[in-house]
Amino acid sequence: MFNKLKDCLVDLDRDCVLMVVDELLKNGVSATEIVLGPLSSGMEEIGRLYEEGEYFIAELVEAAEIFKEAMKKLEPLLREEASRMSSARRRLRIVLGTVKGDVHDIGKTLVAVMLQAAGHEVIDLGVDVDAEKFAEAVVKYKPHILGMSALLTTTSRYMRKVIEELEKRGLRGRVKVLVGGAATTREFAEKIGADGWAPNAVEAVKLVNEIAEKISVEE
Ligand code: B1M
Repeated sequence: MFNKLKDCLVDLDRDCVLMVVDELLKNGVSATEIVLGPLSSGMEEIGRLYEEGEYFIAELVEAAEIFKEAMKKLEPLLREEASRMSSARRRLRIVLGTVKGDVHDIGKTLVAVMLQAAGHEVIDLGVDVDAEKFAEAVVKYKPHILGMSALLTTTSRYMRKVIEELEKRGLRGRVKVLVGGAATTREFAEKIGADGWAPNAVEAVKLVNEIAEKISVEE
C-alpha cells in the first residue's frame, strides 16, 4: 500500500492519495511513517520527473497542494505522535525559516509542526527569509536555536551568509544553528559552520531534544 500511495501522488490523483492515506491509517500505520515514507518519496519522484522534463511547474504546484491536503488529515496525528518524542527536560525556543530566494515550505512546516508537538516553542518566519530578518529575530526572540531550510542548491549557499550576519552582529555565540532541506547534507552543514543537520523532521526533533538535554545539564 506504500507503493500505491506513492504512485497515486506521482500520478497527481488527489482522491486516490486521500483514500490510501485513510486505508493506511485504518491499518494502524503511523502518520509519521506515511509522511516521511511514501508521501516524501512521491515528492522526490515528482522532482525527478520535473528534472527529466516530463513534469512542469504546474505539476509541482499540484503535487504540493495534494500533499498539503493529505497533511490536513495527518497533522493532528503527527502532533500526537511527535508529542511522545517529548523526552527533553527543557523546552527550547526555535526560530525557523526557509532562506532567501526559496519558497519551498512543506518540509520546513513539517519540522515546525513536529517540534511544537514535541513541546518546543517555534517562531516560524516563513519563506524567503533574508539574513537581516534572521538576525533581528535572534535579537527579538532570544531563541536557543536558529533553524534554516533550503531546497535549492543556489539558496542553500545563502545559509552561510546568515551565519556570517550573526557573526558580524556578535550573535553567533548566542544560538545553535541547525540546517536542513533536500539541498543540504551533513558535510555541507559542517562546511558552512552550522552546529547541526537533520535529514528529516523526526531527526530534527531528536537533535533539538539532544541540545535541550545538554542545555539543562549545563544550567
Ligand atoms: Co521545487 N525544486 N522548484 N517546487 N520542488 C525541488 C526542490 C527540486 C529538487 C526538483 C528537481 O528538480 N528534482 C529542484 C531543486 C534542484 C536544486 O536546486 N538542487 C526544484 C526547482 C528547480 C524549483 C524551481 C527553481 C523551478 C522553477 O521555477 N524553474 C522553483 C523555485 C522556486 C523558489 O523557491 N524560488 C520551484 C518551485 C516549486 C513549487 C513552488 C512549485 C513547489 C513548492 C511548493 C511549496 O513548498 N509550497 C515545488 C516542489 C513541490 C518541489 C519538490 C517536487 C518537492 C518538495 C517537497 O515539498 N518535498 C522538490 C523535489 C525534491 O525535494 N526532491 C522540488 C516534501 C517535503 C516533506 O520534503 O522539503 O525535503 P523536504 O523536507 C524534509 C527534509 O528535507 C527535512 O525535513 C523535511 C521533512 O522530513 N527538512 C529539514 C527540511 N527543512 C529542514 C530544516 C531542518 C531540518 C530538516 O532544520 C532546520
